[in-house]
Amino acid sequence: MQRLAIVGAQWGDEGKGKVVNYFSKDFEWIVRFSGGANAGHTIYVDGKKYVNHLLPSIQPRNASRGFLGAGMVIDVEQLINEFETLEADFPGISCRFYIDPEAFAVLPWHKEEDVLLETMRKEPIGTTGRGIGPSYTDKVSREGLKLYTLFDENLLRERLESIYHMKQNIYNNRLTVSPEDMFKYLQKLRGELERLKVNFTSAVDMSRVFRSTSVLFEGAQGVLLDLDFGTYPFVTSGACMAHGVSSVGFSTFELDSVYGVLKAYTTRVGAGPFPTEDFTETGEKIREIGKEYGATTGRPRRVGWLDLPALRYARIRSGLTGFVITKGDVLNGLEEVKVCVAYDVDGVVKEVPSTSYDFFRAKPIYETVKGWPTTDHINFLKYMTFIERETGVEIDYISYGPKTEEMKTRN
Ligand code: 2SA
Ligand code: MG
Repeated sequence: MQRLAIVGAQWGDEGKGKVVNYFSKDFEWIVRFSGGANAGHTIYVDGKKYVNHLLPSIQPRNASRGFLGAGMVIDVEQLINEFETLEADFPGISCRFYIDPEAFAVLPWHKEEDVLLETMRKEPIGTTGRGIGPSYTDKVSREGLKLYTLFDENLLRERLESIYHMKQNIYNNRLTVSPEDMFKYLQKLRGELERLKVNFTSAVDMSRVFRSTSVLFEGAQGVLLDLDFGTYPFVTSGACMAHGVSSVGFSTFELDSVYGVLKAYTTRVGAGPFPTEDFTETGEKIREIGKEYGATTGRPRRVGWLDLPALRYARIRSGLTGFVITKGDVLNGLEEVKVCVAYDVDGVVKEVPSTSYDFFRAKPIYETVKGWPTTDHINFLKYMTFIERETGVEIDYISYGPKTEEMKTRN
C-alpha cells in the first residue's frame, strides 16, 4: 500500500497512535495533517511509553520520517519539548521531522484565550486548553502567524505589530506582553529549532517526494469531533476526517485506503452528546481497565457502549474503507455487551443520523450480545462479524493490547 489514512471513527482516543505506529514500519513518511497539541498519541518503544501531541507517531527504531502539515496549529514550545524527550533516547531524531512553514503557530495568548473563553461559555465545550480553537479562529479571521514568519526578522516584527494592533483594538488594550517580548520569545524558539536541525519544507516542495514513496496520514481526534461534521458545537476546530489530507496537497482519491480506528466500546472526553454513555458501575469498570484518562489533560473519559448509528455516520462522512478494532480485550470477562443498533430521534427510528443534530436528540436502541473471555473467543469473532454486517465495512486488523506488536490481521 502506498497511501493510507488512519482516522478515529468515534470521538477520538480509539488508539490511533498505536495503530499508526504498527503500520509505520511499512511507510517512509508519517504525516500529521490537522489539529495540534490537543491530541495525545501514545506509542511504545522497547517497552517505554512516549506520548506525542504534535509529532507524527513515527517508529524511532525504523527509518521513517515525519511531516507536520499546513493544516496543523503548532505550539512551538511544546514541539521543542517533544523533540527533547525523543532526543534523550534517540539522539539526532529531530532531523527526521519536516514541518510545512505554512502551518500556523499557537501563541501563548491562544492558550490563555482558550481557558478564558471556556469560563465565558454558558455551556463549556471541555476543551484541552491547548489554544486550538483560538489559533484556528485567528487563522480564519486572518490574524494568525504562519511559521515561515519566524525565519524573517523584519516580517516577524511586521506581522506581530499588525496582530497586536488588531488585538489591542478588539480587547481594549488588555494585552500585557509587548510585541517586542513576543518577538524575543519567538526568536529564542527559532534558535532551538535550528539547534535541533528540524527541517522546514513545504508540501509543494515535498510533492514529488511524497508521490514517489509511501505515505501514512495520521488523523487526530475522531470523525465525531470534526469541525464540520462532528457534534457541533462540541467539536474541535480542526479536520478530523480523511479530507484533511488536502492540506498536504493530496486528494482523497489518491488514497489507497482510509482506515477508521474503532474502539470496541465508545469513549468521549469533554462535553457534548454521547447517546450510549453508561453511568453504571460497568462503565466505571471499563474506564479503569481501559485506562480511559485523557492522554493530554488526564481527565477521566466518559465511557459507553458501541454505537453503530454513529459508526455508519462516520463511515459515510469520512469514506472509510476498513476498520481497525482496538481494546476488545478491555471488555474480556463481561457477561453481556450492549450494542446500540439504531437511534430513536423524537419518535423516528433511524439507523444513521441524518445530521449532527440527531446526536443531540437520539435515544439509543440496544441489542445485547454475549460477552467473551478473551478476544480469541468465538463470541468476540461474532461481535466483529456483527459490526461488519451492520456497518458495511470490514474489520481488517485487530489490536489486542497497547504494545505496537499486539496487533493481527482479521483473517
Ligand atoms: P479542543 O482542545 O478545542 O480541541 O477541544 C474541543 C473538543 O475536542 C476534544 N478533544 C479530544 N477528545 C479526545 N482526545 C483528545 N486528545 C486527548 C487525549 C484529550 C485529553 O488523547 O486524551 O487528554 O483530554 C482530544 N483533543 C480534543 C475535547 O475534549 C473537546 O471536547
Ligand atoms: Mg487521544
